Amino acid sequence: MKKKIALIFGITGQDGSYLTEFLLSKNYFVYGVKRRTSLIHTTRIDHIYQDRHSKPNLILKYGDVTDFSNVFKIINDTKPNEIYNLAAQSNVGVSFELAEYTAQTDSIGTLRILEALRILDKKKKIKFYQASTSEIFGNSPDKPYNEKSRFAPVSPYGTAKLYSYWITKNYREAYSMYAANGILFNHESPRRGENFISRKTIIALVKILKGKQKTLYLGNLHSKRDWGHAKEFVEAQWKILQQKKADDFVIATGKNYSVKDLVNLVLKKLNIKFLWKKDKKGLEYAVALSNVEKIKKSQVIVKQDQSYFRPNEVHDLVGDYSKAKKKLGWKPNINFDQLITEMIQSEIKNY
Ligand code: NAP
Ligand code: F7E
Repeated sequence: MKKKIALIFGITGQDGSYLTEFLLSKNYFVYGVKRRTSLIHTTRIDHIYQDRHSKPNLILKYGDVTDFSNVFKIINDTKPNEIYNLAAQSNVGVSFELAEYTAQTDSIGTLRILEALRILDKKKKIKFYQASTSEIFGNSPDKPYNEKSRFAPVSPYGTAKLYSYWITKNYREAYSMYAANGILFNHESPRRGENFISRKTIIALVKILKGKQKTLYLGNLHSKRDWGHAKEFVEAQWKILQQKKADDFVIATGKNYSVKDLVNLVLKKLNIKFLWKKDKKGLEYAVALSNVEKIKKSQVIVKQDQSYFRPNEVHDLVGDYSKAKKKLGWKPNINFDQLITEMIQSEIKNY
């Protein structure tokens, strides 16, 4: 049987790497788009990348979703059955600094792929997946959020992603394209980018335990997130493209925790005894209550730092994945505790 061909924009990212593994296990031929960087950054997929001169089932192409002719040529050359658009400037905090670039990549990047598809795919055969996000709900009141909830993004990232959500739906309705959104809530893994809260906290606290760092500086400790495992969430991305009719789905765990819960859990799992206090400005900090490995009693191990607070914040995100459960047969199996344990074990092993 002829292999199905998938094209992944954003293959070098966290989800790109898990999705590639998953698609290869399903016997797909995968093309991935990587950006030109001054240092090679295919670390997340090196273990599955085969030399194109041996029997290849994974080929990487240079590309960037900010370049229409490149996007057009890649789709034309690879002739995929399925396209996964995971490419994005995906850091919400950074989007306040790089608002225009975030829009170019996270909004117009999607439009470029859809336009290329509209021009090239006359028979409407190619299926398109858009990596949408819970950030499009922002601080909307309709919790827990489902596919019918109102949108109220509060960052350049969330706003850019809302454009992509709508333009995907517009192209589906206007041109009968198979174009679907996965509205994914936060998902982490040992491959998570190092400046997202889960990975940042775990890396720093392991280093602090080993005496290689003194203090972990963080911003808002009271926002809540619905955290799942990336490995399970990419399976939902694939399932979304296996439906008869294109549709949009919320993918979440249905449970949420605060950033402080996350920090407390990591501290507990590393056997660090601690106490939270407040300074005169109201900034919170955690001190060690006893010596453990290289940590000294009374050492400030975690501290809030004004520079990590965002100009605006999404306070409380929790998703309702019942539509995905019913129609895709998808549900999360890895809970928050298991996710964090796996990430800690992996960090200690790396260390
Ligand atoms: P990630 O680790 O930051 O990966 C993003 C990928 O996009 C990387 O491969 C990156 O390449 C690539 N990229 C960035 N700008 C690009 C451009 N201009 N042209 C082509 N490629 C570009 O993100 P992730 O966690 O895997 O998330 C995957 C997608 O899901 C993203 O669109 C993200 O916004 C969305 N999402 C993520 C979550 C989550 O919690 N993880 C939740 C909801 C939605 P480099 O490696 O070169 O930087
Ligand atoms: O922040 C707070 C921060 O950057 C989580 C992306 O994958 O999920 C992710 O976006 C929370 C926020 O993820 C620090 O203010 C405190 O309230 O890990 P994060 P995010 O912003 O929720 C969504 C669904 C996406 O689509 C995005 O692509 O943690 N926080 N102190 C901090 N966050 C960071 N990064 N660093 C801190 O020092």
